[in-house]
Order: sequence, then C-alpha cells, then structure tokens
Amino acid sequence: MPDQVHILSMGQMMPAVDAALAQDFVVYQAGSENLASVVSQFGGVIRGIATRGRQRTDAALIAALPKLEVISNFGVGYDSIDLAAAMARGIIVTNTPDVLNEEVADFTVGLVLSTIRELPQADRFLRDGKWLKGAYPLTQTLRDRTIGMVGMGRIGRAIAKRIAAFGVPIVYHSRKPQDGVDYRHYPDLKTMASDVDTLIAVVPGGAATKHMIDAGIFAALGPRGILINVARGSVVDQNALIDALRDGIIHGAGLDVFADEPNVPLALLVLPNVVLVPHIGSGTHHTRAVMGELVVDNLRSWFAGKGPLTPVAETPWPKTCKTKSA
Ligand code: 8YV
Repeated sequence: MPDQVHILSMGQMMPAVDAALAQDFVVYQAGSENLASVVSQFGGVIRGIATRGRQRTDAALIAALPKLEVISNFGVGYDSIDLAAAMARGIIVTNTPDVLNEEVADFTVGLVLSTIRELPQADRFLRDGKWLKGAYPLTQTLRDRTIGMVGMGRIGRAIAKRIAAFGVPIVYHSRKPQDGVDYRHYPDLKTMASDVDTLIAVVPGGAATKHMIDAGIFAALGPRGILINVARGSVVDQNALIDALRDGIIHGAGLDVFADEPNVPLALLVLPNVVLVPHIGSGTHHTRAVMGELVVDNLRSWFAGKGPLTPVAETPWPKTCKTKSA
C-alpha cells in the first residue's frame, strides 16, 4: 500500500505507544541487537522515527534513512539525537515538553528531602534491625540551606516554585537571566556554588553542558554541599563527584541520572552518602502516558500535513521548512 507511512520505533516504547503507532503506521521495532538489520532491510522506506533516546539517533543512522522527515522523541531531553545531522537535512525533531514539568518537579523535591534527611539510609537502618540497638543518627536539614538551581527552564521553575514554599532562599545559574524570574541570577556557576550549599542540576544535556559541574564546583560548594542531579549524567563529571563524595569535599548527592546509564559504577554504589535512583523523574503511569500520546500525536500531525506539534527549538520549523507530507 503506497500510502502507508513507515516508522522506526527505537528502544521499547510503552505498549500503549506501540499500539497507537501501529494503528496509523507500519512500524519496525528496533533495539540495539537488531537496529542494523532493520535499517539495512527497511531503511529506504522509513520516514519517521519514534525514539526513547536510549539508543543514539546519530549521523550514521540518519544518513541510512534517505526518506526520513521527522524524529519524535519520548522525553523532553533530546541529547541522544544528532541535531546537526538532522538539521542539515531539514528533518524535524520533536520532544515532549511541559507535560512532565510538574511530575519531575514533585519528584525532585522528594529527592532533595530524601538526600538531606537520608530517607533510604534510614529505611535500610530500620530493616537491618539497627533501631533495636539505638536511634538513627541526626541528619542534615533543609532549614539552614540555600538552593542554587543550575538551570531555570520550565522544569527548573516548577521545582523552584515548590522549594520556595519550604521557605528557603533560592538563586540560580543560567547563561542569561530568565524573564519573569525574580531570584538572584549568577552568570558564573562557580561563584554561585561558593555562595550556596545545595545545587539542583536541571539543564539540558549535550556538548554545551558536559561536565559543567566538576571538581572545581565541588570545591566551591564545600563540605556541607549537596548535589541533586535530575538533568543528565553528562552534566556532572562523575569521577570527580565520586572523589568529592568519598573525600568529604561535599556532604552528599541525590542522583536520578548517570554518565553511562544503566551502568552505575561500584565506586558510587558503595558510598553511604548518596541516594541513587534509576532515572525515574517522569516515570509514573500518568505522565509517561501523556508523554507517549505526544510522541504519537507529533508523528500523526506531521504525516497529516499539519506540521509538528512540539518541535524542539533548533528544529527548522516553521521558518525554513515546508510540510513535506500532503
Ligand atoms: C524520559 C527524561 O522520559 O524527559 C526526559 O528528558 O529524561 C525522561 O523523562 C526518559 O528518559 C525516557 O526514557
């Protein structure tokens, strides 16, 4: 059937997403084990990609799909897609902004409190029968802290709104001051780190932010310092973080993201002063369902000739690119 649109679905979408895609498209499922063979067999007809971002949509993959028009990413972060290669071909990239802001912000507050008040460690203490022998040691507090937001985009603002309700001071670092944000802005991250004791990283991943939180930032943050990372593992120099946690350069960390997911180094696993969770910030039935709908709706809209619903900022839409599909 010549009218059918062929789609590559990468990285185990949710069953509901797969089912919705299958209603409208001919779908080729591909994981790391069969991507090469799927592409060599069907690469010539594939016009869209739905991806969870676990595998890179790199320049080689894009080059192997001559009819590719649109890449629909499940997630707000799209650092797994080679944007330059997509843009060079005028390929539309979409993501799932806004629909996860409140969920990730709720989660981040939970991770902040869990890390400062050591909730997972206290849970283990109780389960191990240690309460029978004595009380859990006293912990750090949020009460005397100043929060430095690393990034103040849509999710950052939702986090700051919640943290503000706790009555603690908030400042932020971003390249430019953000319109409508009254918190003090620091153009320099290191200066902010030396003025605060708690960092919450919520910036996009990619080359521009790679290892922006490094040994120098940990030294500036100091021995009461706590790092919360809900952004991307690449934002933090993970080896420097392990050294800083082990050597008492900072006090602790709460991490939802890692340098080489799902691999987390033993050196991190054995540290008592870190809360580790497996990239679950948006991971609820409710929010993942809405994100999945947006992945599908972007593809449907594009192939119905109505353009993308949520193109990423860099994508050539609507300025230079006309809808390719009728
Ligand atoms: C994704 C995320 O849902 O939105 C993002 O950028 O990191 C998550 O919320 C997840 O990575 C999809 O697998």
